[in-house]
Amino acid sequence: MTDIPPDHPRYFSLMTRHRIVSGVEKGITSQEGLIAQGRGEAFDYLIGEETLPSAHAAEYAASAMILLAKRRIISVNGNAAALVPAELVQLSEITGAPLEVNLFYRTEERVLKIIKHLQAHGAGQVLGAQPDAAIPGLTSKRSNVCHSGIYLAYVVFVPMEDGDRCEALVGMGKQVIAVDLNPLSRTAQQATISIVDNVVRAVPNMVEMVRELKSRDEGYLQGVVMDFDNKKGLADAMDSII
Ligand code: PTJ
Repeated sequence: MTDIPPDHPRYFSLMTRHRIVSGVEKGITSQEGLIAQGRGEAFDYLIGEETLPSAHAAEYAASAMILLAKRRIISVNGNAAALVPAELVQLSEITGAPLEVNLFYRTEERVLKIIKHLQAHGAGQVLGAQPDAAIPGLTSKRSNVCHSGIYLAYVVFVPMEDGDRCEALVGMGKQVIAVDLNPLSRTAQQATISIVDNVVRAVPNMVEMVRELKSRDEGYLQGVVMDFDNKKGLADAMDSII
């Protein structure tokens, strides 16, 4: 895979695929994560493998929402950890939002490997190894969370998600920011802000946006969040796909 010539028209997509495969080999990503990536690739192909204007607006509003929140958290799964580890660490550093590993196919071994992987990319403390709270109404292993992290956060940023937890978090009264290439997924439909973009573009974009927004006052940030229309963003993404 690494022999792909850089001038190959789908170089970036193929290298992304390689990162997920490498994540599985390292024990960071689940095998099911390969299937999720394939599903994501299909939608990415349909939106033209670029950040749509509506996704750009969602990323901007999400960046403002994270900065405004008194308690915020970045939830990390095995796919996001393989695809954008350094960028997630950067986002955590510049927003002050801690990282918490939260897995659907949870094994203690994989949680620890992801924490070490994030730390190898510069993270300090990463939550998730010792969950001490549960998301009410959720029966999957995703319900295991840290009280000082996801459980108490007002804003949860989930670079990739399964719909059940998104719904449960919203049910707890939290604002959920989800990145999901499928605008029809339950996650995208349930989230407070749905970013229909690839995490490999969305997270670096947000790092840049947060850098810019950090110099703005609270009133400006509130305006950005209030002006954003999530339903319209999802409809725009669907229009682009069609
Ligand atoms: O590491 P774990 O155990 O927490 O497992 C993670 C996966 C992703 C395997 C698990 O949460 C899962 O099975 O998710 P789903 O239900 O397959 O949903 C994944 C969603 O992410 C789908 O709607 C995909 O379209 C979307 N997706 C896949 N790759 C990307 C993506 N969205 C943005 N960027 C991607 N690179």
